[in-house]
Amino acid sequence: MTPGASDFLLIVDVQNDFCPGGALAVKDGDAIVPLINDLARRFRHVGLTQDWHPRGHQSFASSHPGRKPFETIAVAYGTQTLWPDHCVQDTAGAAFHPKLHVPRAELVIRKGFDPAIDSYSALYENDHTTPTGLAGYLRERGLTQLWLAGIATDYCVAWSALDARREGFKVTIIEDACRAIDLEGSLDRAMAAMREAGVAVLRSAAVT
Ligand code: VGL
Ligand code: ZN
Repeated sequence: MTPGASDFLLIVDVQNDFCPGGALAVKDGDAIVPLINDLARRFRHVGLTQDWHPRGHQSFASSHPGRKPFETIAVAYGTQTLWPDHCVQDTAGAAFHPKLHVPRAELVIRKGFDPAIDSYSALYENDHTTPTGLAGYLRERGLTQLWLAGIATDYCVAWSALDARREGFKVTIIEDACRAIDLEGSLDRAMAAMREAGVAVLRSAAVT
């Protein structure tokens, strides 16, 4: 496929804390950076998301005495997985990977800034009610087809893909330009849910 005027590439959370050496390091998270740089040159419309938590965020295990990372707790909007402190606003861990080069990016969506609500999806916070504004941006600008790459396939990429399908967008994930956390089968579950929802899966070599 060749990206056109209604295609939008969204690069999800390619931040230091999700790359090797980071606070919530995803295996080979940095390996996708050259692929994404290359993809980003092929799309006319490109945006980025940035996980952007205040200190003491509810999703941090450190905010819940006696709890450890990767345990789950019940919160107002359902079950919350607890994470190591990561992507704290204005820290080096929250910065984009230094080799990420996306000069054309027209939009950066920051998410997870409400102290009491996590936000995996780029469209809605995890309460499934508070919008980030991305759906409105895409609609107003006639961007009907969303292409996703980044970290993590099974959390922020998958939740974004599913919300975008619910909002009526055509959605494709660029599989080799994503990396997963894969907690207890979460990657298989996310891939199945995306296929069920009509999310297409493509490899980056198919974008020309
Ligand atoms: C993410 C867990 C916590 C992600 C963000 O980018 O997939 N995962 N915060
Ligand atoms: Zn986060």
